[in-house]
Amino acid sequence: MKKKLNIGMIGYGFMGRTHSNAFSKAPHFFDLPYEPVLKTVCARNADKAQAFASQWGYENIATDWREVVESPDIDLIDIASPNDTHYEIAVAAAKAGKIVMCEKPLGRNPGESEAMTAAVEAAGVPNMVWYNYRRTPAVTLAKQLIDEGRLGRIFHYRTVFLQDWTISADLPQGGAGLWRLDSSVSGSGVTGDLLAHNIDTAMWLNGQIDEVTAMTETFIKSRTHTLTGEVTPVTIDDASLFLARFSNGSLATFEATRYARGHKALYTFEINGEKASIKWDLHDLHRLEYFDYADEGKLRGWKSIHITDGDHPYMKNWWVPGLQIGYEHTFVHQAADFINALGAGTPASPTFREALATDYVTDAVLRSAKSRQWEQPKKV
Ligand code: SOE
Repeated sequence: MKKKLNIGMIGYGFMGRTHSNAFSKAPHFFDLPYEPVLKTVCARNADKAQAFASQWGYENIATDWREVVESPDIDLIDIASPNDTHYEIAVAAAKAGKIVMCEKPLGRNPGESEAMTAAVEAAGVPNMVWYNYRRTPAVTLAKQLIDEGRLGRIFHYRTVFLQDWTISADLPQGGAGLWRLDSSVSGSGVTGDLLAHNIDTAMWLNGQIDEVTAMTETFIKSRTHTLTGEVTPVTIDDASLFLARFSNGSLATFEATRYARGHKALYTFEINGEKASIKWDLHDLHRLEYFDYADEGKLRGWKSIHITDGDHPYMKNWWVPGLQIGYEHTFVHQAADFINALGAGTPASPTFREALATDYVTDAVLRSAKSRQWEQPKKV
């Protein structure tokens, strides 16, 4: 019998579902040192918590996160609630000696993220932030190719995250489902919500970002607030674009928007090195495009590698070669890697400290958009 790892899930929205699904599936596909148990789900509304518990198989419900954090039955607190709750819950969970996992971004601003990082480190508790896209097998393979030196010196990093769901001026802001449009809850707009993903992946693949120059725009200036019914100014960034210089000397462009008509979640990156280039696209997430200059001249060209073989990252744990997996599996991989790291007593990346580095970059982007100057992200 494996030792149980009792999970207290705070939140039941989109991320509550992806995380619960990850903990449910991980032990079926990966040989883990602990058995994750969906112990308690917490939501302010008891009926909603009960419905979620029945759907996903949680043993208990709670309506106050403090009760879950203080419960001796709980080993791990997973924060899947809106961004304005991350800080308080993470700090209390760390103080209570719980293992802490948190949905991205870590805090709404660097102050919250620093306090959260300090809290888990002072308590010495294992911690991780759900930057799931790293664990797409194609993205993990890109990391391996770069670390093996196959791209050589890196010159360029080019990345976008494009959506179109906020174009209508009739869309309200705030409240369940729309809190991402209310900066008092989210912290920022697309910079913290979308570019944070691009930045996390980019720094994992290509190292530290030293300086940025950015511009942001809020296209719809006021919207009705769902909670008050009042028309109030929109204070999030609807679009955010920046140039960056990495410590390794490479140059980068980053763009995120919710106003790219026709795009739902077009997350792409392309990396150009001296010897080879790679490209990845979330809409075709099981493929990695690879160009290798070492190929024989007359056959040289972009290859589209179908990342479904047993020697591709994570794939031997799934079906048979040729059969692909998708979005939900990135979370399953993250849960499995985290539980394996718990067993080994090693940190699992990205830790709170690594996610703090991402928040320092998003902060520099927002500062630069205001100052219209190049800004340096604070160093962790
Ligand atoms: C926003 O629409 C969102 O759901 C982000 O919050 C997620 O982090 C991203 O993965 C997809 O888009």
